[in-house]
Amino acid sequence: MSVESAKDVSNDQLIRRHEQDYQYLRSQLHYRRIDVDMVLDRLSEFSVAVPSWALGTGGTRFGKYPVAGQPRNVFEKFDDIGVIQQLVTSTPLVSLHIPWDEPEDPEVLKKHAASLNLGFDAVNSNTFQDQAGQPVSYRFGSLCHTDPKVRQFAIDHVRHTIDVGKTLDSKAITVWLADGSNYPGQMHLRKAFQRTLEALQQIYEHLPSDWHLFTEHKPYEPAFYSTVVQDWGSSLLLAQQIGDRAKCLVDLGHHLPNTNIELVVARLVDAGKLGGFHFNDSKYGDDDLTTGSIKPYQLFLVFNELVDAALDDAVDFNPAYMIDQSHNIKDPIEALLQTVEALQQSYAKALLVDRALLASGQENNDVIMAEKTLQTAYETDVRPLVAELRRMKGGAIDPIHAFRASGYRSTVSSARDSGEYVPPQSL
Ligand code: PSV
Ligand code: MN
Repeated sequence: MSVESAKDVSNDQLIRRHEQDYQYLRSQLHYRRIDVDMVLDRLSEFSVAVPSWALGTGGTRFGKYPVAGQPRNVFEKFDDIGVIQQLVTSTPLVSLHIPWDEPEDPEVLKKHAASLNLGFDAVNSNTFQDQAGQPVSYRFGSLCHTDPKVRQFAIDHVRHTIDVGKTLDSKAITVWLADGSNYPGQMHLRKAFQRTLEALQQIYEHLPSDWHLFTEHKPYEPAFYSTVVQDWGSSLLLAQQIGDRAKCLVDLGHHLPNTNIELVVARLVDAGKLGGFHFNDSKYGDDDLTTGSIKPYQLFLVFNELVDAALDDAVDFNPAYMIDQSHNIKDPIEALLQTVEALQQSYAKALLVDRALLASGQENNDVIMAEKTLQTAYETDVRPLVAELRRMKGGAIDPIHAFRASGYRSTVSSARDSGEYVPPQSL
């Protein structure tokens, strides 16, 4: 059955129960003086980009268990993202990794994307891997490298990524650097940062005037002693020195355990430098787990800051929302459906916060009242509200139910790869 028909069948099966749940929630929210239509309007504007690298099965250095029928090329990745967009209605854009998903002919890919009602978000450069036949190596870094030839090669690659993005109508580039060192003494910490800044300044000169450049920080991995852009402070220093259109990208998994990420968000908003997000979740490090699966309250608190900033007229605010996950065990399409539902729910809950009550609790140092205001919003079961949002926009009341009913995975399994276990060659 086509995904479209499966969605209709699934919605028909679920509609009565959904109507009851939604009307009950609506009356509860009405009682709390919440303008449900306003919440739905804002939710319907929410958009999060799907990364081109999340559709295949990820792996660890211990091996890979590919899902059957995973996409074999960028066109099939777009097909899968088209399915996601049909069901969840909040993912009209794709974030491409270059060269992993570099199209031979961008015009052909653009047409394919348009036929699926998809467009392009930030492009991502890759200076963390040597490509086959590459004349220089990133073994000891890319933009921070001691050898100017390696730096120039990396600069040229990032500029090329911008050029590819231009042909696709992207408006931003995300630069994540693996550069760092594994042992004390290996790298001159200040010089490496300076070289990185200078290289990014050269890249910025190549940036079209309507583009943004995002710098993405990460504390460790693959470098295990020092990373050049290891935290939001380093990222902010870079963005501030590079120029107005340089901003910081926050990947939720790129923080040491217990970091207060919502505070990082607030600081970057204040500095006018919050450029974008990579959503995922983690228990220990850069685990790339499904958004909201481990720390849903933290996700809500992040969205609370985002909504607070969006409602503040004094703040110039338009961050790009992207997913960055690697699905080792789950069916990637189902994991992404789950992810978008989690994001829609978190955003909806943040929109339910009684901002006047919260402000009064804060101004009067009424700790209990302020905290309870957030908890009341967080504890609201908004699933019927986001289901209604999807239904109204032509999507699925229950995306995973509809996806399974379509049999899409088994259809593509016969057309694409078999999904056999891939062992590591060495650890
Ligand atoms: C690095 O861990 C990262 O978060 C960067 O965003 C990369 O572009 C992405 O993952 C894919 O490797
Ligand atoms: Mn990331």
